[in-house]
Amino acid sequence: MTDKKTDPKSLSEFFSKDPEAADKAFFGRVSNPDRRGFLKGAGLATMGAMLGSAIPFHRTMPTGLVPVALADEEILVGKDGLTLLNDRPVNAETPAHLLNDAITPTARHFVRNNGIPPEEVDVDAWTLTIDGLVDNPMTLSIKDLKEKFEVHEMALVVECGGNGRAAFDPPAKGNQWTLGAVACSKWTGVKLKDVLNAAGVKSNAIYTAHVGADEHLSGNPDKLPISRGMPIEKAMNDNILIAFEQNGEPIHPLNGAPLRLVVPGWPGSLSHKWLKRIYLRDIVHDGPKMTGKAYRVPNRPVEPGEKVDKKDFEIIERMPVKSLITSPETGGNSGLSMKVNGHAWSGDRKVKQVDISLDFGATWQKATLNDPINDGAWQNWEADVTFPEAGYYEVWARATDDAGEAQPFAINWNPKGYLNNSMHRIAVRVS
Ligand SMILES: Nc1nc2c(c(=O)[nH]1)N[C@H]1C(S)=C(S)[C@@H](COP(=O)(O)O)O[C@H]1N2
Ligand SMILES: [Mo]
Repeated sequence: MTDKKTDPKSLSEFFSKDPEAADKAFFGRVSNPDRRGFLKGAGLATMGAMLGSAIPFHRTMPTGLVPVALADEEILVGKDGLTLLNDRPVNAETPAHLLNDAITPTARHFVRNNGIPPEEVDVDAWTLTIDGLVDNPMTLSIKDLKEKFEVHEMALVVECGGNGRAAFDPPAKGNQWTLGAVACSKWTGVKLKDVLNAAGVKSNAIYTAHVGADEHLSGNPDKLPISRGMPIEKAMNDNILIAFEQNGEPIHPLNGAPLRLVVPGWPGSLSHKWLKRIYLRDIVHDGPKMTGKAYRVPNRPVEPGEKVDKKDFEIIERMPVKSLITSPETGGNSGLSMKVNGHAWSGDRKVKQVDISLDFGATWQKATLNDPINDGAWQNWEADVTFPEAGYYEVWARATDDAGEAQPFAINWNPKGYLNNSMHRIAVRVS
């Protein structure tokens, strides 16, 4: 007797009978039906071309099986060059050198999902409800938002609170983001403060609570994957949008289409995607990922690996000063002179200086730093550097903000792996 579960013949049968079910059982996900149809019709040569090489064992490859290399790509349709860290929920970051544009193209905007995005989104039927502690609870279509409020376009930084977690030692659980859980796309929408003012904020409201249309991983419709909120004073900031466009086009499905919050300067988790409801509360919001140790750090310095009591954690507010070197790509070659450039940002503050070091931090040279194109955008910087002779170098970048806070050499370790703003360094071989 052969075991059905391990017999390759039954695998082939499974795929030929019901490729959807087989795919789900095999990958834990269903492939995009259009893509599957295409792959089914595609000859081996076409599939080989898509994979960039032949498939030596194609004879034993079940018909209808989507190669995992293509499946990854398929999850990230409309994204370009992102590294997939997890496929359920989808989490993908952008390599630093692909973040070189002043405004991040949609295809390069990272993806951080806690649940499963809504599948069929009807833009015309989509509504946003504003309720809780407001005088006039409202339910608005996207058309209503566009007609009733002034529309603004702003470049805004979204950075995940856990960006840089991969460098933590001892390691912190969660997505192992390196550098690329940050982006600055142009968002078009209406100001949250305008909508809240129209709804009339009651005097006892102290906190927002955000609800989206994504599904909890368990499939339980009564559970939200995430619901965070912010103090009312922050919600009234002039640079927070309820956005319906990303870079002049409908928002990418993985970035929250058709409607999302964009809250620059604070953890990305406040920028609620697939936004359905904002309600105001008279307590600090206690939705999923607001309580416990989620998006919280110790309220005092701790040693790496130290156990910290729950009561010593506080909610993360602004994100710390940080910079990225986006050109050249790390590990490249250069002549004796080279142009270096990148971005710098600091939550709720302006960056006042970016410095570059070629000698492991012994001496620094000032980069040319631009103003943000609007409040909440990152700032672009560039520098011409000259190396004294051929050899191995590192270029380090250090941003300092207008409160005098500078990026540290070392990681500020905390149990959940948040807020790593240590300096970015790249390797250069000079010949
Ligand atoms: N509805 C919903 N909104 C969400 C999330 C989510 O899982 N569900 N993830 C949040 C987190 S943790 C981050 S960092 C940002 C990331 O935005 P992006 O995926 O567009 O890059 O979305 C936030 N908004
Ligand atoms: Mo995040």
